Amino acid sequence: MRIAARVRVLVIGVIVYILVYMSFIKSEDPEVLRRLKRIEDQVNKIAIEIKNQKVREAVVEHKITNKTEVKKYPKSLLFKSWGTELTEEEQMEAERQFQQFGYNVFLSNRLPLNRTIPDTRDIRCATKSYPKDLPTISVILIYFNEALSVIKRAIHSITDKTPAHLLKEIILVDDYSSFEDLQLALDEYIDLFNKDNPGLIKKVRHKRHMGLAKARVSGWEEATGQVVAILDAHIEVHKEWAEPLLARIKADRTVVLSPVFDKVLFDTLEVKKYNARAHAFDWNLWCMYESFRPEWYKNKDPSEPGKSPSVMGILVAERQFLGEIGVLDEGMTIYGGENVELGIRVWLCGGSIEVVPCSKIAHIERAHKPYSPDLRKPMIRNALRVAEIWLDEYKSNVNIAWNLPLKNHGLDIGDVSERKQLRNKLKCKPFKWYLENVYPLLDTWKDIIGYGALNNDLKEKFCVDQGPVPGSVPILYGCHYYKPQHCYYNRNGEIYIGGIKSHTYNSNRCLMDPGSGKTPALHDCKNAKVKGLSIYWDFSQGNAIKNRNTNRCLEISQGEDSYYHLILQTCTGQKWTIQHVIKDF
Ligand SMILES: *[C@@H]1O[C@H](CO)[C@@H](O)[C@H](O)[C@H]1NC(C)=O
Ligand SMILES: *[C@@H]1O[C@H](CO)[C@@H](O)[C@H](O)[C@H]1NC(C)=O
Ligand SMILES: [Mn+2]
Repeated sequence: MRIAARVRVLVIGVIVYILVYMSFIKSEDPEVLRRLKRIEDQVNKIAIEIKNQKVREAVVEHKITNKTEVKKYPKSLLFKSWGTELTEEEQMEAERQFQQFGYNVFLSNRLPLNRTIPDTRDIRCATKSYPKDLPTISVILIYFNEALSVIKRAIHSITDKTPAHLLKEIILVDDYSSFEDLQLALDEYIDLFNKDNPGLIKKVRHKRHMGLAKARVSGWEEATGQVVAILDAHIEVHKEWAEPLLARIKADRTVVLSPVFDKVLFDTLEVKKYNARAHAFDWNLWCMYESFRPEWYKNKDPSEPGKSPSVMGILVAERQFLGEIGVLDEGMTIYGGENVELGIRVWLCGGSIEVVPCSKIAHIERAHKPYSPDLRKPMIRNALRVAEIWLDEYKSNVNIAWNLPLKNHGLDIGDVSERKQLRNKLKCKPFKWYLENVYPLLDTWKDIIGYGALNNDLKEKFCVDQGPVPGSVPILYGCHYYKPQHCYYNRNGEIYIGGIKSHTYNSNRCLMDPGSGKTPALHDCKNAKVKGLSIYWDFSQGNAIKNRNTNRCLEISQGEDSYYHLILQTCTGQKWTIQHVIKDF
């Protein structure tokens, strides 16, 4: 309406302007010229105002009909499927908190602390009954700069869903958080809680940042319950989470247990059901999910506990038994490896590990971890430490997995003498026993004799590389020494290119001579073996790589494009070197 009126004024103004201009066109009268100028200015002003008004109304219209138009962070993972109804200021706050924590704190702060989460247990779980006189439990929540509302929600869910006579205490372990609200505001909240339940919630605060392993140990030291549950603080427990764990430990004090984690999405905080899987690891000692043993599947009851090679991090154990076997290795820094160390130690030193499907915990999976910008470094260090203490003749597999030299890798793994003494004192079994009896799915890699980058003497700055993915044509490429250029030579004469798999159920990619043409190929090793393809090569350090079947050599040659290419041809005596040698060959 307003625009229409202004347009009318503008049109009239223009007509007046023209008429006045025409009648005084020849006039030199300054008064006339001034008037003309005034009219002209007014017309311009109205024109500009009309334009601005149009822009303003367009913006308002967009805000009403399509809010995604004002998405401030179109690339942020937080706003991918959440937050369309937020104002710009709210989006800024939510994004800032998301960057800080790795999950949706803005939403967490607005959800009820006692929110209901779906019961994701197997239906059989609801019909199980447990002994009345179960051991008591101390729940330890460890954190570093966690969101206050997330910690409060964890406390709420634990006190709501654990029978009061079984819950000995909740111990918060603060690994030297810097956020202010985790001090006074949290303490006030704890006091409030403890008014009705004296001593129920305790808090331990580190005087410096000491890492996950030490935080878990600090909680264990403070605990007084018969059983300890060492959890992250970004969790909510499900209905009847504690009873199946306590019943299992009552029956056997040497089992170390893990509940099953459901995934809480970092953006919407919705709970996604996860089924029970075993917890395990690869030779990098990264943890991963794994299938249970065949017996568990034959039993056809997914509510029953299953044996597991390791734990992911969350663990429940008889407090004294955990102490007897050495709690956790406090020589571990920052993050990673400590859970694998525990898994191996429990099995080798007289206990076992089980995943308990009827005990469920919803766990927020962060979009990014706040501990350290590069988790690889502490992870490598911790993995080498585990290898040195526990892996016996298999310890070089950790070096192979991380593409480190066997000796003089230059990384300080700390003092391991105390942990080695513990291993002796407890008379723990050799790692070979673990491989044969607990985790036979882990490939022993016993045939590998050389690993790392593969160079031709003619072009030392270039490395054999797996080439474009997807694809099966290896290439020559500037050396960067990452996984696409990790090569392995084994006793059988196979050459894997582009990484090596840790598990026997996986297959590597073998260098193959297709028999015709000049281009080498990569082929699934297991399949190639069945088909009788040409995947076996004679090679010794500093010498030719020659196919046993076709007698052609892997060589390089300059193409018409002046680049060097990887080719197969009649041997001309080119020499190859692999980065690391395990056994002279
Ligand atoms: C809003 O705008 C975006 C991008 O212009 C478009 O993809 C989307 O379909 C629109 N949504 C609605 C509800 O109009
Ligand atoms: C959560 O707490 C509020 C306030 O104490 C109560 O009114 C509500 O019923 C509770 N909700 C659930 C699901 O327990
Ligand atoms: Mn976690």
